[in-house]
Amino acid sequence: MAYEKTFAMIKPNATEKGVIGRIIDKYECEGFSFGKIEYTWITVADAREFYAEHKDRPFYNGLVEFMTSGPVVLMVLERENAIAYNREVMGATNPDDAATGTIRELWADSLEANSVHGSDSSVSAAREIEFFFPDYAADVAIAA
Ligand code: 3AN
Repeated sequence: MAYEKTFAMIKPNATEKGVIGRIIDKYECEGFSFGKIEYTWITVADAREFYAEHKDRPFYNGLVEFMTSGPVVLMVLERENAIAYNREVMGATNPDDAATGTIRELWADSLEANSVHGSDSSVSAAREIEFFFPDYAADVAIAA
């Protein structure tokens, strides 16, 4: 298995309820290290572009509003098989379907406010790391 980098984000519902530390602890316990980590607010323009693939979906405007409603934590996570493994650690998009002990099962509030984002493929990981950390992406080879 390849050593990979993936992009992850702790969403506003999770920062608001004070579980940043517990989510970061979970990533560390699961063997991830942090290439980058930044506590910030994302702009409406960035949220719209980041989720552009969903722009024709009925939930798009609400998703942009939610993602800009509070602070987030942007991260580059690294380990063997990071992209697929992080999808397991996060759990299913809909928290009702998320396996026991996953981040979304533990801390999601709804399908929209589902606590964390994680890249779903090597193409997405490269795009999303470049989107939020362009200097970092230019300095490292992003393992596909
Ligand atoms: P994932 O984040 O698991 O890759 P995507 O890419 O299908 O899931 O959806 C992106 C984000 O859009 C989700 N994390 C969730 O917050 C939101 N979302 C997806 N489907 C819905 C929906 N039907 N209603 C509201 N929000 C949704």
